[in-house]
Amino acid sequence: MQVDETARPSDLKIWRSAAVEILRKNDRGGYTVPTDHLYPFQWNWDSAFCAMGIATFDIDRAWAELESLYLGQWSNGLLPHIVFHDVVDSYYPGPEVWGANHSPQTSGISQPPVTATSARFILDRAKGDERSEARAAALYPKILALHDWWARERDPDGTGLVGVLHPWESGADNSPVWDGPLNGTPATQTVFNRRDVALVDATMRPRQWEYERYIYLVELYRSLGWDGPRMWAQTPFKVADVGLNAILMRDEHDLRFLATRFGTEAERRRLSARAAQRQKGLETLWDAKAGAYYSRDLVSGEPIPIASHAGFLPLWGGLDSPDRVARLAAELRRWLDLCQFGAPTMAPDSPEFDQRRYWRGPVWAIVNWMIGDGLARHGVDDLAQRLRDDTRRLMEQAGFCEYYDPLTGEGLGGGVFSWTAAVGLAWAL
Ligand code: 9YW
Repeated sequence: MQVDETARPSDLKIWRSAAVEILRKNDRGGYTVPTDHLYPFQWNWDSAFCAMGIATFDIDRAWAELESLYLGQWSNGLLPHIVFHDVVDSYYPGPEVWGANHSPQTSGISQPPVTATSARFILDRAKGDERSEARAAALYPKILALHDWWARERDPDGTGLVGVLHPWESGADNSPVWDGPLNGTPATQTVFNRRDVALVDATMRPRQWEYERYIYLVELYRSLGWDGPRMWAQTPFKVADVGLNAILMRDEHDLRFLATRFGTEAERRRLSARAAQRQKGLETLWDAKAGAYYSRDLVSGEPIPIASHAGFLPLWGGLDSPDRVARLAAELRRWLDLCQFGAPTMAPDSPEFDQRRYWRGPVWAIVNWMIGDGLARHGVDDLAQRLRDDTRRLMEQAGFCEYYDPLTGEGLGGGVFSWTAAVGLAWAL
């Protein structure tokens, strides 16, 4: 173990050891499960965050995390949101419901792309070590293929904005932002047995109404043979999620950095052209009157005027407008004034706010890291510090939970959670 513990107060040392312990316990031999039982497989963006946490104490194991995730990559570049390395029956929907043709078995949709950001983070900490250079070089074309997939399959008209075809693809499963688009999505006729509500209090999880539509979409895409163009043409659920687009922008920025080391001139040019296009695309989601970024329903073509945490993620993606940074910071300050612990996923005074229900109010450590890092990059240091302090206080008081109540600080969802521990190690502690 290569932990640098110098100059850290002893209570933080204890917290760091607890976080390392969680990542070790959730290690299934080369890949990390988000938490035992509730999520017993490898999740895409969880692993990218875990790898950054692991890199603070074991560089080799951090690379292994990304490499095992990429074992799930499809030949068309898609990096699935779940890789089912092992057979475990405590999760629904399992591989048989997805019916995807890949070994190891996988789901058929993706998740917010963070692997270039993660690879850059690990490389940075590896400080020029040759093995790390070789492992990053081997991963680079795979990450590039993933970004080409996003551009080709999720933005076929070249607008600069990609669309998600499932709420799970956004990573923020039951955000109120999807309520409208899900209203236009039929419910499945299949009777199914959710496992999540047997493990976690149902008031903290998505409602049955949402699950019926989640499963409808999986069944529709399976019936289309997971064929990207047919899915794009036939889906009732297609949203340009501001959160995913901002995360994609950041990942592409970090991929451009990797390309300067491992790529060709043509690839660097392609990525630079795409970066400009993404900036423009994101600008079309800005509502100047509201001073907010809103996602857009790509079926109706209309903006979805509901502000969630995702509207602050362009700070992580990179903004070139000081005015927008100032307006986002002012709004976030208002949200933080309304709660004990930020950042909530919905404004506490919004009608949709639900302090315990998953992506409809609770605080998530990874979200805090992304917004906090974005604020710091844009020079809003006091707010960045507030988010970091809140994250640390939550971890110290409630442990490394899946998410937290912004009004009370209570830990919610799955306990001993990997990416929360990883954020502790890589950012907050
Ligand atoms: C599910 C693993 C995943 C995260 C998602 C989060 C949740 C899985 O857990 O989804 O079945 O509900 O919404 O972002 O990757 O931690």
